[in-house]
Amino acid sequence: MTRSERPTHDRSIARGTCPLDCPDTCSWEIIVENGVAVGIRGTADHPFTRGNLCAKVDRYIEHMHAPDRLLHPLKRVGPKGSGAFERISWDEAIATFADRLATIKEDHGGEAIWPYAGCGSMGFLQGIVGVGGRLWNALGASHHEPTICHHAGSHGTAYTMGSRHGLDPEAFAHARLIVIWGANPLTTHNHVWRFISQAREAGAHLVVIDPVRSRTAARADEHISIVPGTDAALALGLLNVVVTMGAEDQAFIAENTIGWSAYRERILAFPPERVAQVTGIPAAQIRSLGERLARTRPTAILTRMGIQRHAGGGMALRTIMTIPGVTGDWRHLGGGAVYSTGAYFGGNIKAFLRPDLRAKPARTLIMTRLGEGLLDLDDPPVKALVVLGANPAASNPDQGRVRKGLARDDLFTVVIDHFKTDTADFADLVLPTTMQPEHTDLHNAYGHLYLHLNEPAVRPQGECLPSTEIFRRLAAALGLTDPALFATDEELVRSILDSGHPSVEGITLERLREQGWLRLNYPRPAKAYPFGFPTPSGKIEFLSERAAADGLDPLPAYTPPREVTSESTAARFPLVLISPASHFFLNSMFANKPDLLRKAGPIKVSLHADDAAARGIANGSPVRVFNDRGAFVAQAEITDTVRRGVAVTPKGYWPKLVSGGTNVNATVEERDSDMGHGAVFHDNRVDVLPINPLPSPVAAE
Ligand SMILES: Nc1nc2c(c(=O)[nH]1)N[C@H]1C(S)=C(S)[C@@H](COP(=O)(O)OP(=O)(O)OC[C@H]3O[C@@H](n4cnc5c(=O)[nH]c(N)nc54)[C@H](O)[C@@H]3O)O[C@H]1N2
Ligand SMILES: Nc1nc2c(c(=O)[nH]1)N[C@H]1C(S)=C(S)[C@@H](COP(=O)(O)OP(=O)(O)OC[C@H]3O[C@@H](n4cnc5c(=O)[nH]c(N)nc54)[C@H](O)[C@@H]3O)O[C@H]1N2
Ligand SMILES: [Mo]
Repeated sequence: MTRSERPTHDRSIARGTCPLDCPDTCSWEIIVENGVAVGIRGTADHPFTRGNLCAKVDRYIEHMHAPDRLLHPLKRVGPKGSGAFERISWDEAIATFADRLATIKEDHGGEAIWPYAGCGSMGFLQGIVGVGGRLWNALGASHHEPTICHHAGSHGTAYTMGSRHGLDPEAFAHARLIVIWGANPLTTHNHVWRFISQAREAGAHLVVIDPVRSRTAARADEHISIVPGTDAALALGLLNVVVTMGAEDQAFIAENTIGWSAYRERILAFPPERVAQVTGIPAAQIRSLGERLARTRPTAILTRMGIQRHAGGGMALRTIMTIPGVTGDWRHLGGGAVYSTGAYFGGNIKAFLRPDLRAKPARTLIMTRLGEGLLDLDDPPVKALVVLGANPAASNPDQGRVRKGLARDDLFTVVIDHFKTDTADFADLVLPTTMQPEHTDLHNAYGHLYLHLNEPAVRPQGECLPSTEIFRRLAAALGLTDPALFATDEELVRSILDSGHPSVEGITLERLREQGWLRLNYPRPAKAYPFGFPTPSGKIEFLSERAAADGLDPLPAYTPPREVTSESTAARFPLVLISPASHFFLNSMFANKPDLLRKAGPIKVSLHADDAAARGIANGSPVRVFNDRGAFVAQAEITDTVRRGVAVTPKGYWPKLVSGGTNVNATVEERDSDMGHGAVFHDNRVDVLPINPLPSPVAAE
């Protein structure tokens, strides 16, 4: 029977939300026939999604029905890392889970439990914000600080602006000058492009600042190629040009900022010639962009997470965020800067997570210090690791140490996921959880101002359970009785919405159900910082006493990257390696999906022709990329899109699915950036050498 002949008893369309870690948080529609999801599309009337999904999520239905999806609980039967498992029942899985946690708590205290949640789902209920949160509080587990993505930049932004509100991305349509600074939206969050295109149609000029001529940079009016990690120096240099021209907005500064005279002195210490030496950008190009910035209102700056994976990443965002305060761009619709819009939503996180269930304070464990956490921590050592929505064996720095930690025989590890990842191979128990069209969740976005409800469109595959249900069953097996631990998904959603915050006034579960999404209570597009600047002074803080109290420079500054600028490291490892987003994966998600993996091809490392020639590397040839921490195998790509001295490779490959069994994170150091314990994925030096070099013509004779 062909598809068209098949009788369709029942066809319906269910609205839901893309749960992935991306600023765009799309509204989607799942087409369901006879109870089976058969299609997916972006919601046409959603003001940000506008009917389009990305190259990855377009295939989400295949992802749901993938033959390698986990459908039953598993227990490990081989050595850790071997991937040998046996199917067990949910009753056995939950009983083992509860037993081991209870014993560990009794022997070592609740802090020996590390609830390790990652960015697989950004949902409040099933994802990084709060999954299992109430139970972890009741058990007195260690706190988990999810530092892997945006923390350095978020802290930096907050010193200047008080929060991460930022410019409403829809307002980009009104800008006359747009600076995309260390972001690659055509790959990483393409829906903002529409608003940028509208501005360009009306004559706006688009500049992209990136060490790589990314997909986005290739489409700009101007690409400024910068030495990685030196963006704060460029920001100060651009402001130097503005101030030298007398183009700062003195009235705005007087009314809305503090610390200008001291900051002005700092800015004057960064003339374009000095900045050119630091950033590798010609002084004339710095001056020309500075003059354009001085002349053009409104100017909108789009910056994201790629820029802040350095020793000075927090300071870079803190400094860039001062620019619209100097130019007065915040006055104008379409003027300002955005890193994240996450703070517009004022949900009741306390009511949702219930920190009051905790009997006593507990330590905080840092997500990007997993190697250290598993191998070096004492008092108590980590005895239970519960990984949910994360794949640290692929995505964390210092892959070698992370794997060594995961391999500890005395560590009890549970992985709750959709697939048997590299991390799952080390687990004692692997628990299959539902995908987004199979469960309920609430989603705030970090790249627009809409709130989304996601409700199940279809029944779960196999024996998959929502993570919320796994934690309810676990609480029962642990003999706990507090009703808060057994709240239904609907009750959990209501607890978040019931905050009394003006952003959600009138936004109820019922209203969200009708449409799937609602705009938070702000005008469209929103004027940034509608409630004033939430800094201690209530103003934009050029001078931050809070930063000084935290041991940082009281003024925005340039904090150099560490390995990038280290001469001794450069002598041994001459290439700076950055590892931005792959067009076809979402972090490590989809990197096991055959069609997307085929499109992405093997791991590539892109090199400037001079750097390749100096090493005898031919285009397309296999190479080893290495430093003292580790190595991975890649295929060389010789290109003019990267700066001399910079190498680029995409993040996200599964170690076990690539030649050599490691990815870029085998070379990345486990060390904190300047603020918020951010990771330093791009503050990394390596060398690259051919594998099995072909005999030279002389040797061949
Ligand atoms: N297709 C796809 N989309 C994604 C993701 C994915 O893996 N794949 N990941 C998602 C996640 S988790 C996040 S956090 C966001 C990230 O979103 P983005 O920040 O837009 O993405 P990245 O690719 O990490 O970095 C953007 C650009 O920063 C450049 N860059 C690196 N170092 C520097 C620097 O020092 N200075 C400057 N000026 N530029 C620099 C990189 O070359 C890259 O082109 O994307 C999300 N969207
Ligand atoms: N070298 C390098 N490394 C990087 C980066 C970089 O730029 N360079 N970027 C970093 C960034 S920005 C990020 S955000 C991190 C991401 O790192 P992680 O937070 O570890 O995210 P992923 O590796 O994508 O793993 C997410 C897992 O969650 C699972 N998952 C998806 N949805 C759900 C769900 O609803 N429930 C459960 N239980 N599981 C689910 C997926 O199947 C997947 O296995 O990677 C970081 N790693
Ligand atoms: Mo991220």
